Amino acid sequence: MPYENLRVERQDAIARITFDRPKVLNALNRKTMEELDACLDEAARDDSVRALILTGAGEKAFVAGADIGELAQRTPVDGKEFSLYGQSVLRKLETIGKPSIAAINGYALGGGCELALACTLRIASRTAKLGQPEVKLGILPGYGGTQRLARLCGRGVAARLVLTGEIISAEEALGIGLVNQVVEPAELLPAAEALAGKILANAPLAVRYSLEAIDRGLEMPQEQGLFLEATLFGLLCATEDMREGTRAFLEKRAPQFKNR
Ligand code: CO8
Repeated sequence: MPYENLRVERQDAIARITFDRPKVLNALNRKTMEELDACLDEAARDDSVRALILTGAGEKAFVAGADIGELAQRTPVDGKEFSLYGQSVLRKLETIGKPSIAAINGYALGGGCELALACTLRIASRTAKLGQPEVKLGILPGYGGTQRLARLCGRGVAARLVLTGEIISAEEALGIGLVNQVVEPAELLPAAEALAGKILANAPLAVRYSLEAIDRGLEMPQEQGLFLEATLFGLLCATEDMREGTRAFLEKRAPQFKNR
C-alpha cells in the first residue's frame, strides 16, 4: 500500500520502513503514526516479511520526535488519547513477533528515540544524536520512553536523559547500552541488513519465541519468566525445525529451516 509519510521497500525477507518527512526532520504527526500502524498490520499478516528495518529519509534525521506543530494544539483529553494511541502503535512494533532494527541515521529525539527503543535492536551512524528533550517543551516522553529507557539502560540513565533533556552522541549511546552498534554513515544500512541476515539464518520459530520470552519475561517476576521460558522451550521441541537444527549439527551440515 502506498503511504504519504512512509516508504516501504522489500529486500527478500526484510521490509525497510523509511520515515519520509525530511522538511520537518521526519517528525511524527498523526498521519505518520496511523500509517505506521497500518504498515505494521500489513507486515504482521505477510509471512514472507521476517524482519523490519526502520530508518529516516535524508542525512540529518532518523526521527526528530513528535511533530511539535501538532503537539502545540493538544488538549489534556486528546493529549492523553494521542499518547495512548502512539504507545499502542509502538507496542505493536515491539510485539509483532518479527525482529526490528532501528538504523539511526541522524537525530533520534523524543518520539524518535522512543521509536528506536521499541525496536528489537538499534544501530547508529557515528553522526547520530539521541535524546529525550521533552522536558524542554514542558512535556514528558509520551511514547513509552520513561518505561523502555529505564528497562533498557537502567533507572539512573533514564533519569539523567529524561530529566536533563540532554542530547548525546552515538558513541555515548553505545556506552550506556542505548544502541547495540555504531558504524560509519555509509555502513549503516548494510550493517542493519547484515544483522537482520544473521537473525534470519536461524530457525524462525526459535527467533519468534525467543523474542516473546524476552519481551513478556521482562513484565514478570523472574520465577514466572523462567516458567515461560521452559514452556516455550518445550513448544520448540515439538517443531520440525528443532529436529532439523539438531540433526544438521550432528550430521555436520547446514540446517534447512522451514518455519514449522
Ligand atoms: N516537529 C516539527 N518540526 C520539526 C521538529 C519536530 N519535532 N524537529 C525539527 N522540525 C523542523 C524545524 O522546525 C525546521 O523547520 P523550518 O525549516 O520550517 O524552520 C526543520 O525541521 C529543520 O529543523 P531545524 O532548523 O531546527 O534544524 P537544526 O539543525 O537547527 O536543529 C534539531 C535540529 C536539534 C533536531 C532541532 O530541529 C530540534 O530541536 N528539533 C526538535 C527536537 C525535539 O524537541 N523533539 C521532541 C519532540 S516532543 C516528542 O517527541 C514527544 C513524544 C511523545 C508524544 C506523546 C503524544 C502526543
